[in-house]
Amino acid sequence: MHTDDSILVDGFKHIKYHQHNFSENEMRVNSETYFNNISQRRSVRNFSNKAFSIDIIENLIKTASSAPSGANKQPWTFCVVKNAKIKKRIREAAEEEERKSYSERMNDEWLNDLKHLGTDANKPFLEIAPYLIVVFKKPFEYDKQGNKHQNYYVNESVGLACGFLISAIHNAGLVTLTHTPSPMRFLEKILNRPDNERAFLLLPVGYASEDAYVPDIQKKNLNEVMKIYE
Ligand code: IYR
Repeated sequence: MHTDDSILVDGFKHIKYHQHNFSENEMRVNSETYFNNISQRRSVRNFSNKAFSIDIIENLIKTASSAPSGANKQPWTFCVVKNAKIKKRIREAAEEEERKSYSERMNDEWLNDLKHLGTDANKPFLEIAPYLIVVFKKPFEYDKQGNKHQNYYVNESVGLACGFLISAIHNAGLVTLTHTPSPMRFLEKILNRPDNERAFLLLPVGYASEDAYVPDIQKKNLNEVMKIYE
């Protein structure tokens, strides 16, 4: 059984896609408006502890989880940490790894490349931000019988979902930064994740503190990043 708005392709139901009918000028305005909004996004490291309702976080994660993924497997889990004790454990473990990274693991060129950003091994935002979203990738899945099944383009898929998430956070009027303590295995242990999940990215989410500063950095010009083949 199918209605006028659906067809069968190899026995699978496909539903009619409804294209938005914007004029070229509306598309120009829409694309410019979106750029003007998203280009205001900054990675913010100074957070306020001001609380907000978790239903906003739920909307952000629904947005992230709407991203495209290999074979639509959606190979991700978003863990939301609100609990102060767990945030403290994450901060302590992250700072321990970061101290090793800054003092031993990162070479001189890397340390030099980071200097203008003003980062160091201290990560107070991991306790101050009202929520931490810890994103896990799932290289494979278990079914109900415990059999393993593969996922596809897992890093690309989870990276895309994180991009959606970061833009949704900004659009909501909140701030974040992409924190990647390395190695990140401690997050799997603290959050008690199953053995098919690997920590991918940690995003503190909240309001910027009133005295937040960000480095004065610029994005590349369009002609440096875009090449047109006519
Ligand atoms: N993960 C470390 C170091 C760091 C690395 C890069 I590449 C950055 O763009 C920023 C920081 C940290 O979070 O401090």
